[in-house]
Amino acid sequence: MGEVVAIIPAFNEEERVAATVTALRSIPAVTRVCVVDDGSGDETAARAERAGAVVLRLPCNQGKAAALAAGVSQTQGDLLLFADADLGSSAGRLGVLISLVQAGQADMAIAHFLPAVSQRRGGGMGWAKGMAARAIHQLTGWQPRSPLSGQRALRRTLWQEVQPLPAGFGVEVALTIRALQRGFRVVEVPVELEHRVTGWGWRDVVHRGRQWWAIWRAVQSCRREAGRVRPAQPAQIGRASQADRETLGQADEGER
Ligand SMILES: Nc1nc2c(ncn2[C@@H]2O[C@H](COP(=O)(O)OP(=O)(O)OP(=O)(O)O)[C@@H](O)[C@H]2O)c(=O)[nH]1
Ligand SMILES: [Mg+2]
Repeated sequence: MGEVVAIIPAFNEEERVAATVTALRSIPAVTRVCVVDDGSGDETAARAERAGAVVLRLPCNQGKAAALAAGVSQTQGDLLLFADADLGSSAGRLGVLISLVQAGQADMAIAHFLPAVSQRRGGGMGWAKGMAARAIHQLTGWQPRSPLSGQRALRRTLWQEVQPLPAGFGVEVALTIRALQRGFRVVEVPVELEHRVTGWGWRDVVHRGRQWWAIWRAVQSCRREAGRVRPAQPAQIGRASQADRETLGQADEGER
């Protein structure tokens, strides 16, 4: 089997990044763990390195999408595992995603985030999640349960075919929509995970606002793209097919 590289976008994650790296390194299929430190002002990079990750340091904060893109472009391997930096030891449960893609059962396997028992309370109001789920369903017909999950195994070819992706926290929703629109097989698998639960302090509210805004922008860009490729209205189809019939007929003749 080829190389499987785990890519972790991280911003000020000194508390949890080492445990996440250690857990990912313990997954037998994972051959390399790359942490992309997105201009953190804390010990994230040093602690990730000490835990055995290859660390890519971005000179300033560029957002989650840019960090993932940098990680993908600076590593090799046909199979990518994206994982958030704050999963801690629960990141060790993500091997199932890799197995599904390696077995050819999916081109992208997403962890449906089952909160561990200790984390069943807390978190936000689900507005961003609801918006993302509705957009994915409307644009692809697929109903996700964890539309914003950052935990996914995917083929590098899939990643390349869905570019360019919107910036920041909108990256996952656009990745799912574009992958499905391009005919890739996407599955969700329940995985019990833990992460740092965002509270309701002012920093948390700002963080949520940034996430919501990025996701909204990503959804709008996917809607615009879908609008550009949406089939013409029935009346237009009628006119177009009438006008094009002879040309198409000639092309058919020519092909035969
Ligand atoms: N590259 C990059 N990554 C970030 C940034 N902010 C957060 N991240 C990382 O993105 C991942 C997810 O961020 P979280 O803050 O845990 O967000 P979340 O779990 O999706 O959402 P919440 O439940 O609201 O906390 C973590 O690995 C973070 O370190 C950023 O500005 N740039
Ligand atoms: Mg988190």
